[in-house]
Amino acid sequence: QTQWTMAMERSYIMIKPDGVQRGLVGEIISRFEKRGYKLAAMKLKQADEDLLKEHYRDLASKPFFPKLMGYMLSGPVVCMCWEGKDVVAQGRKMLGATNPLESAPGTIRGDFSLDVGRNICHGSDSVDSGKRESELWFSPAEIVDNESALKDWIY
Ligand code: RTP
Repeated sequence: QTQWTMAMERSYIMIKPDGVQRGLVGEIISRFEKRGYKLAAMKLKQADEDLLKEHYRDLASKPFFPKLMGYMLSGPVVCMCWEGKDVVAQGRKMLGATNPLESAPGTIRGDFSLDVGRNICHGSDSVDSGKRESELWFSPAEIVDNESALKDWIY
């Protein structure tokens, strides 16, 4: 496996409505940029119910699901696809634990959130879901392949 193949890993990172409303978009993008990840796609979008049901299909039976849907529909989200080495696992670390009592200071949730129902951001939990979610939220034409941007400077 070449360095470049490893670097092609993708994670779908989404700034949830509270993160957008609180003006944390720049802060979150900045953390991924500075870490060395490459933005492959980004847009502001008002999600609809069908899209969110597909995105959260594994959570449909959870008691908090209706509350989660209301929260995610409450305003626009920023959809992003980030690329780079170990971006799925590293992205989850940068976001911090879902439960705010467990999200360490220094992480996005650990620095900016107090409540699991307003936890600012989403990050794919596996390489497979990184691909699935990127393809769910973006059309192929919206994802930019720009290999040279990563190759020379970070690795
Ligand atoms: P995410 O998908 O947003 O990155 O979160 P996650 O995998 O860490 O957590 P998951 O269990 O998949 O839950 C998805 C989102 O649902 C909301 N949630 N609310 N008890 C509650 O009220 C509750 N539990 C989870 C959170 O917004 C969580 O990020």
